[in-house]
Amino acid sequence: MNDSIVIIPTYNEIENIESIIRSVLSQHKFFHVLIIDDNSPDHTADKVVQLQSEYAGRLFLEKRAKKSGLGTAYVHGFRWALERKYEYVFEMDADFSHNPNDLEKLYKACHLGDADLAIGSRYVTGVNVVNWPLSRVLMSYFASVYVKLITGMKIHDATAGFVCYKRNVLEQINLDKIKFVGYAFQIEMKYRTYCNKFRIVEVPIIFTDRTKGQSKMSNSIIVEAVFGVISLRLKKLINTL
Ligand SMILES: Nc1nc2c(ncn2[C@@H]2O[C@H](COP(=O)(O)OP(=O)(O)OP(=O)(O)O)[C@@H](O)[C@H]2O)c(=O)[nH]1
Ligand SMILES: [Mg+2]
Repeated sequence: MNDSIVIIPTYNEIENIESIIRSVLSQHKFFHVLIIDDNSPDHTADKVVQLQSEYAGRLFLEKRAKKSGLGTAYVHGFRWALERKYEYVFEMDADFSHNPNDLEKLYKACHLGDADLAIGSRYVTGVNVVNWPLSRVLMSYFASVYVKLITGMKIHDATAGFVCYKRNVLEQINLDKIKFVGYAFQIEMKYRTYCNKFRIVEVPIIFTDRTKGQSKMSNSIIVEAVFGVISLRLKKLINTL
């Protein structure tokens, strides 16, 4: 039985979808892939369906009716994975910012090492970000400093979206409570893992800006993160997290 599923949320990733799927499924370590597509107008999902005959039993697709944000896409994927027997559940973007060759490093940190959550981290060894404008690097870096300050979590890359969870970490989180959409979702998942006293390990990776397709970053995602972190901390303080 394969123990690992890589969840990839997609919205208009037609330029990346085939190559990202092929790249993950040709890794030395055997992975399954679950695409969560929000009815992308560019027909990303149709491409996935085409590839499913080639990768029968390894490539799965969940379609949602409309764009509903990355956070709820992952929650949908986590539930799907927990209904099956996967032991390791990965999050990864479709845009090659996360290098599929690094998946195995995350897997090893959990499977051979003692990590319950392995984070592909940009900021353990300096700043490992390629081709982002300085403003974006600074925002992302200081977002992590801000999260550390407010929550007390000793994590260098709190907004990272390239991670591997052990099954029991996800089982212990009440997924019904997860409501954030963007970066705040990534922070919330890490904070809940941390509050549940699981072991979090950061694995250094190099993050590269997307070269194909459009970013879905928006100001509302930033605002959600800024206030979201404070609300998480307050909820923890009054025991309602
Ligand atoms: N299903 C689903 N996927 C989404 C949604 N928003 C973003 N994604 C996917 O989530 C991943 C990350 O989104 P990106 O647009 O790359 O966001 P980002 O990485 O924060 O920003 P950039 O790197 O600047 O593009 C990609 O695979 C997107 O296609 C959404 O609302 N629904
Ligand atoms: Mg991206």
